[in-house]
Amino acid sequence: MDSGLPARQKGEARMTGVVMYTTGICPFCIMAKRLFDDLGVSYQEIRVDQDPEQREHMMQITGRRTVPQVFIGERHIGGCDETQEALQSGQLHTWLKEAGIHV
Ligand SMILES: N[C@@H](CCC(=O)N[C@@H](CS)C(=O)NCC(=O)O)C(=O)O
Repeated sequence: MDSGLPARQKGEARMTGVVMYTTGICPFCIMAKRLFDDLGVSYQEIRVDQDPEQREHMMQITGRRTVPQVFIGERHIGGCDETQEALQSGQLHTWLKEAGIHV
């Protein structure tokens, strides 16, 4: 999903790189993390199961309650399915490049 929403982490810090909201027990999170691991792209993981405020924040900035929620820079990509679709279409590489992340 490319909502175009301005995404801010808690404290209004500007989001950079790949950021992923996850929980510890979540097959879709594992798949999403593996996708970036396979690309050799590092990411920041925000564990919403360990931080209820971050879960609330994730829901506010994405309008979603499921994990994972993936961001590249300030761009909201969506969940695991949408990230995989973007990889297959080639869009993910474009977004990574636009964020200054070279694969
Ligand atoms: N289609 C979504 C599925 C995500 C999903 O169902 N995640 C589960 C955890 S593995 C979840 O957040 N469940 C909580 C809920 O549905 O409220 C994706 O690809 O990200």
